[in-house]
Amino acid sequence: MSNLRRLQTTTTTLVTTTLVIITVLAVSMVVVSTNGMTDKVVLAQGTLKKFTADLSGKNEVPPADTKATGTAQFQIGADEKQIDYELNVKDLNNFMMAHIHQGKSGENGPPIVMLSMGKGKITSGDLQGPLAGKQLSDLTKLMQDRNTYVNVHTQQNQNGEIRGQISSS
Ligand SMILES: [Cu+2]
Repeated sequence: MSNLRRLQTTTTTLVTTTLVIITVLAVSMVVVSTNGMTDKVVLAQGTLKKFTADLSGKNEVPPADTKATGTAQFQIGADEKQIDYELNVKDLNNFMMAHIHQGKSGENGPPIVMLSMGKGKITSGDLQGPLAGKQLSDLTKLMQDRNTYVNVHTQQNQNGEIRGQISSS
């Protein structure tokens, strides 16, 4: 092989290698940005929007002996300025009041939002206790962390008759 021919072969190999590297880099960048977008869409649709709680006496700490049950549903507004909710109960007597409390499953914690029966809405002005003066996003963060529960108080079970941990749905 002549020196000129050798030089040409080396140059061709270098150009080919560079092109392969550029192509691999370009493909990786597309994959990375696609994954980033997918994560954001999942967060917006799955994690932030809706939360539910199934309420029963056995979830109370200690458990309450009752036939009453209930459900609570929460819909987070897109700008996190308002939460629409609906609280419904069955076989519940002598209703006193209902709250969202801060606390993990199996633990008792302070009330942070007063709830009413049926449909209602929560704004930052409704936050109380350790969340007083904070933003709704602080509440939804606690909800996402499974650190809130719905508690319904009655005359006969003043610490709470039915309770359910709030989780994303
Ligand atoms: Cu309460």
